[in-house]
Amino acid sequence: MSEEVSNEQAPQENKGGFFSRLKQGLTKTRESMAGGIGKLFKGKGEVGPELLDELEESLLLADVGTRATEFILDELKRGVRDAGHRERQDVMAHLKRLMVEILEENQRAIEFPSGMPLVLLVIGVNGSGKTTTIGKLAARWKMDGKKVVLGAGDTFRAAAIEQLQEWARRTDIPCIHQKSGADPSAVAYDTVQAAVNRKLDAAIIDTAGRLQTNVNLMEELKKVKRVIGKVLPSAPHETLLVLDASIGQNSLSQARLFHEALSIDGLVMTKLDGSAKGGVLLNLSRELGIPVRYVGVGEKVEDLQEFNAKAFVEALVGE
Ligand SMILES: Nc1nc2c(ncn2[C@@H]2O[C@H](COP(=O)(O)OP(=O)(O)OP(=O)(O)O)[C@@H](O)[C@H]2O)c(=O)[nH]1
Ligand SMILES: [Mg+2]
Repeated sequence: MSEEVSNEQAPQENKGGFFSRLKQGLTKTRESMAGGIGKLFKGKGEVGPELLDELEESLLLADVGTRATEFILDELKRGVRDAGHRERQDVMAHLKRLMVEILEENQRAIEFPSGMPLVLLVIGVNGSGKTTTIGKLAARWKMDGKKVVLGAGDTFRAAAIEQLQEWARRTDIPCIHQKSGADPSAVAYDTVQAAVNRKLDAAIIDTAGRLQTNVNLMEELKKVKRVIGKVLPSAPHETLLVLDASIGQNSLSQARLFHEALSIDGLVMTKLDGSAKGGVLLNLSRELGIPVRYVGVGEKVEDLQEFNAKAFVEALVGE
């Protein structure tokens, strides 16, 4: 039996906690959308072509992307024409449903395999938030009663190993490491082996940041994946790409190249709190078909949240 990490929390139930953090984290994106899509639809009256033009502009400004924006506008116009959704609040409700539909299209929860540890390989460009995400995730899983081991696969800098060790100390979980300069595949191998031997629930392996265009470094990651597969043929179960929200539209080409080289299973979007480009998640969902697993809306442990499409849209469009 596999155990699912629930993705089904309803936004309303969490007003005081995670939902308000999410909403706070999405403030910049919300405001960038022409002072808020919510504001655009405030009041009574029918929706005319000017309002739809303004909406289109707002969506593009928030990096929702041309295809997702076009889909949304076409559907809204159809709704106005065929279903008689002319009142502002009806169009607004329709808009939210469409956004949720786009975001939920590929949504699946991470599954813990039975009888073996879940192996998670975390990759992305420099500074995207990999190590921090691993620390937060490990802390969270530990709180959920899971036994986790970390692997310091960023052997590029000594400071990177120390950063992960610090998270491990704080969370009181083991961290497998070697000296800086060691082969990251060797660290990954040891980490998965340790997880298997100690019958743990999960192994999370950090890697050095790299550009998606650097062929040698992408080959290095392929080797890490192969070597992990030698310990556990089905692993890594999850190759997780961490993207920084502030790069907006560029995250699409970044994700495409990582996916082509390494077959990504899930995305994490960090730094939504510092960015006005949160709409890019809609773009990524529409274009890539890779589930968004977590979003980061700040630097605290509780600022890493399981992605929930309804909560996200509510926080993004909000009042
Ligand atoms: N505001 C905010 N900051 C974040 C978030 N996630 C990560 N950071 C910060 O981003 C910076 C880089 O995070 P790291 O986790 O070190 O990034 P990395 O991808 O491991 O970086 P390299 O190992 O150098 O490639 C740190 O200062 C983090 O605290 C987030 O969701 N919100
Ligand atoms: Mg790092």
